[in-house]
Amino acid sequence: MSNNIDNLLHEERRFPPSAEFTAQAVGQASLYADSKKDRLGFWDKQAKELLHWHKPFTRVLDWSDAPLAKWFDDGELNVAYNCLDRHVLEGRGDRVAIYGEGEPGDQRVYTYSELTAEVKRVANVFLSLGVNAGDRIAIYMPMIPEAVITMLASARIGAVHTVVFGGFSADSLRSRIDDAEAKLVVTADGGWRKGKVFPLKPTVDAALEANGGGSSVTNVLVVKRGENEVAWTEGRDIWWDDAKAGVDAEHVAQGFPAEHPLFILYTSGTTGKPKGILHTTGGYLTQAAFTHKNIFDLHADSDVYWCTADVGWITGHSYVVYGPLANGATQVVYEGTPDAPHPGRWWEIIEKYKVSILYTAPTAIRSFMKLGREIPGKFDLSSIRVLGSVGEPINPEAWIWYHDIIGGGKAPIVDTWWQTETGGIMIAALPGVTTLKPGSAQVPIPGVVIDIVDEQGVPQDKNSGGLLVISEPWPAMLRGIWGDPVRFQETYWDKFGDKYFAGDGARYDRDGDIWLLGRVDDVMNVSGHRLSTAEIESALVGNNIVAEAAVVGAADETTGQAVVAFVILKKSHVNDQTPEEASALLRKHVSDQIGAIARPSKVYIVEELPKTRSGKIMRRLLQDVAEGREIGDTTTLTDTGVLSIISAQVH
Ligand code: 6R9
Repeated sequence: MSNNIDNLLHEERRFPPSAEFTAQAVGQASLYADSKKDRLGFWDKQAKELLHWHKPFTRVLDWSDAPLAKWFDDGELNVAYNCLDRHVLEGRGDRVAIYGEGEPGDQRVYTYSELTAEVKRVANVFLSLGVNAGDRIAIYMPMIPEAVITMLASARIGAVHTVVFGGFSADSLRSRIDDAEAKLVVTADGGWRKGKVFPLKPTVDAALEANGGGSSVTNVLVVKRGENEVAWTEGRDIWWDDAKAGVDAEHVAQGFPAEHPLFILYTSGTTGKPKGILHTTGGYLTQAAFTHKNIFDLHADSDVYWCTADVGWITGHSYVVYGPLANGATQVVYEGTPDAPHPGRWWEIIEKYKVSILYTAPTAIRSFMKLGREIPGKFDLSSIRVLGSVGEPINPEAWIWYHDIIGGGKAPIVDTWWQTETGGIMIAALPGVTTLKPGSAQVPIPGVVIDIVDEQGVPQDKNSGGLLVISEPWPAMLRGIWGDPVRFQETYWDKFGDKYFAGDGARYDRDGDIWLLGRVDDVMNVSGHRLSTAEIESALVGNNIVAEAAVVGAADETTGQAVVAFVILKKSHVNDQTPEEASALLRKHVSDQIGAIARPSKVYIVEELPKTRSGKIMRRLLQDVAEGREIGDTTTLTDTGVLSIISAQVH
């Protein structure tokens, strides 16, 4: 990516908003002026306008215990009430909340009234199982309406959910259950993916049987979806429908303090163990709602919104569940993959529901580009009026394709930079205000203060680059790493003191717009998902035949980066199989250990790894090899010959 930055900064195409768009836009330029005049006053106003408070707050921000922020902390609210009941009470009960589209084509529609009724029942189910405010619920589900219902029911009773992406392995699920000490797991028998049912409940069983069986989990609640055979542990496992039938339909939502925890979401860091990012309620919901409304120009009474993210990722939390529902939006929730049963599936869904706002990732756009414009060309996409992008930088070529082919040459694209840790969008255009530049995320949102600094923390100016930092606390910021305050301090705050270190490189162009340049640490970005080199290396080394492993993210046309591993086999196992067999076995091993998203695209069996004199593996050089580039500075290596040997093996 950084090699292309000079080209990128010469990107001259500009897309100013049309007069018609600006005239009807929700977010106007005054938002910037208001937030600059009085930043905290601005967030105070947003929190009051966008949310219902059971008990109004009088304090906006308490930063006295930095870096642990408290926002609106003497106020009380109920997140589920904000996403459900109030819409019904204010006369929006008949509006569709969710068009649930199953991969096989089955459809389930929930109005706000119906969704509220479902969530009330499930909240009562949780209470009947002894799950109370503050207890943790692990969620391991397909992208079906019940996943959203489960998250809201958890929020409603003040429990804390931790959603684990359905593609993660039993081991990954177990380590998250253990770390969060979850009392309950909510899952499904299976879900639909690529035309087949993939099992989920069996993975939950395997996770709970691991480590001798004992765990914090007392019950497993199972939605029937895949109709696949599942084993049953009497006393522990309960069918969702049976449980719902046995409880009261009414549940009155109580207010919880604004700093009450809402969820923990695990994300990859620079070391092997995933970090449990903790988010709370008042500030988080304020920023999720504010950004969803203004960045996507939401007109809740007429738009149909679709975010293609899975609830296993932060985008699914903030922009499938909390932002859209707090704003009373109508949205599509789609279970399956883009290509099942045919490669035009997404465009068919847009035509079917007249989707007007689409939020997706560059990796998806690039894979559609490869298939050609004829496929979307067969569908009526004229309902689209705003497009969003998230997860990694969107290259100008993909931007233009998205704009022309999906957006009919007129829909603005908002490229949104943010992280699991930031909770909500931090850098993005306002579609009615900003003149768009393909490839640049452009400007901090109103009320957020971002800088690009050098290694010493000195803020940079136009035409220069460095590290991205967030200079002032923001409402949706993480409230720590679950159970690990030291790691929280070290990862984000030790580098620059009072400024949050995001781990991304960035640059200002001559107008002062921000261009993201990718991670500066050992975190890869594969199809917009964060993976840690250390985590995959430790999975590889965990295999009996492996002596040493090094993992790098190599540039990939479609997925942004691809996982490439270099592995030294144990002498005692070198002759057990051919290198091809070892490579195939290890790719599968990583997939079994972590999940299919972490499966290396290539595993090279090598005899040595390039190391510095102090014994550190030089991943930068391996990346050069993997990307077929000329090898960079090797002067700190113990043995420079090793690289030519590796190169010869690879090419
Ligand atoms: C929301 C999400 C965060 C990392 C982040 C950065 C990359 C996300 C981006 C982007 C350039 C964008 N990233 N959005 N880079 N432009 N619009 O993706 O959260 O999974 O925690 O990943 O993704 O590197 O640091 P998360």
